[in-house]
Amino acid sequence: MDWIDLRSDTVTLPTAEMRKAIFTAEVGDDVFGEDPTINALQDTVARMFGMERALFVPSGTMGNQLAIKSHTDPGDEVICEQDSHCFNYEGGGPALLSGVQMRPLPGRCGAITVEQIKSSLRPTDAHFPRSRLIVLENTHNRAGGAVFPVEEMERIAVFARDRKLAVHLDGARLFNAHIASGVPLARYGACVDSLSICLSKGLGAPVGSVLVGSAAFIERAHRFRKIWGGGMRQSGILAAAGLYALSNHVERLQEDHRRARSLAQAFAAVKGVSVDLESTQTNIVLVDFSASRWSGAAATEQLKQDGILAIAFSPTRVRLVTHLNLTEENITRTLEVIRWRFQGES
Ligand code: TLP
Repeated sequence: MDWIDLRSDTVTLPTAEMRKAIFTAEVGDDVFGEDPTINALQDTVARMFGMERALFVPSGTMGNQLAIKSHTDPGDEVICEQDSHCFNYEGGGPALLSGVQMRPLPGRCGAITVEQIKSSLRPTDAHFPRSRLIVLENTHNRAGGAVFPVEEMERIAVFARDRKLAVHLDGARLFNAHIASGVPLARYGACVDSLSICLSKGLGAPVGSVLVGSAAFIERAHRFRKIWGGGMRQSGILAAAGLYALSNHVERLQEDHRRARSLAQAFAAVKGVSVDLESTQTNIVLVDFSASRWSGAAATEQLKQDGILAIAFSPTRVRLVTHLNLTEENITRTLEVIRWRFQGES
C-alpha cells in the first residue's frame, strides 16, 4: 500500500535534485576540518543567524545535548518548558551526559515567560543548584508546532544576559517559525547564546542538524562531539543535502502550514474531537479525542485502515505532521477520511 505518512516530517526522502547535490558534493576529512562542503554549510548557517560559528552534528538530539553540556557544569540547573523535547524525548540525556538537573516550567502553547523564569531562579547559596541555562523550543513540538513569540524571547534574552544565564534554543523547526511569523532568522539568533536547527525535518534532508553559537562555545561543543563519537569524516555528502535544502526548501514550508491548517480545521469540525487552532500555526496538528468514542490508539488504527499513518501522542491525542513528500491528492484523501470516517461516525 502507498501510505500517506503523516507520522513526522522526519520521514521525508531526498528529492531527485537533492540526490544530485549529494552525488556531486566535494568532500574531505571533516575530523581534520577539511571537508569543504561541511565548512560551507557551517559558515552559511552561522551567517544566517548572525552567529560566529556553527557545527554540523548527526541529530537534533546531539545538538541539544551538546549545547547543554557546553553551557553547564555538573550540578547546575537548566530551566526548560515541561513539554520540551530535551526534557521528555532525549533519554534523560541532561542527567546522563551533563550531570545537570532540569527545572521544567509549565508553558502556554509551549512558551514560558520571563516572569516564570525570574521566579524559578535559585538564590546564590550553597544549598541550591546553580541556575545556569535556559532552553527554549521554537516551534514547540508537543504544543502542536506553536511559534514561540519573538518578543518574549527578547525579554528573556535581556534578563538572561543581566543574570549571566545562557540561553539555548531548540530550533529543530525554527524555519517553520520563521516562515509562519515572518521574523528574520538573525532576530532569533540575537536572542540566544546557541541554537540548533534540524535539516532532516521540514527541510527534507536525510541526516543532520547544525549547532550555532560563539567561537568559544563551538570550540567546546566540537570537543564533546568528538568524545561522544560524533566526529565524522566525508560527511560533506550530508552537508550538500543540507545546503540544497536551505536554498530550496524553506519558502515551501508555507505549503506544509496551509495543509496542516486544513487538516486541523477538518478535525475541529468533528463532534467530540478538538484541535487547538490557536497553536496550529505551522506543520503539526494535535488532535484531541478525549470527548469522543476514540482513544488516541483507536483513532490512529482507524486512520491506518484508510492508508494514513499518524502517531498516538498520548492516550487521547494523535499527531499529524505535514511535509514535502506529500501531494495535494494525499491531503484531499486525508480530508475525505476525516469527513467520512470520523465526522460520519461521530
Ligand atoms: N522529534 C521527533 C520525535 O523525537 C518526537 C519528531 O518526530 O518530531 N527537538 C525537537 C523539537 C524535535 O521535535 C526533535 C525530534 C528533536 C529535537 C530531535 O531531533 P533528532 O530526531 O534529529 O534527534
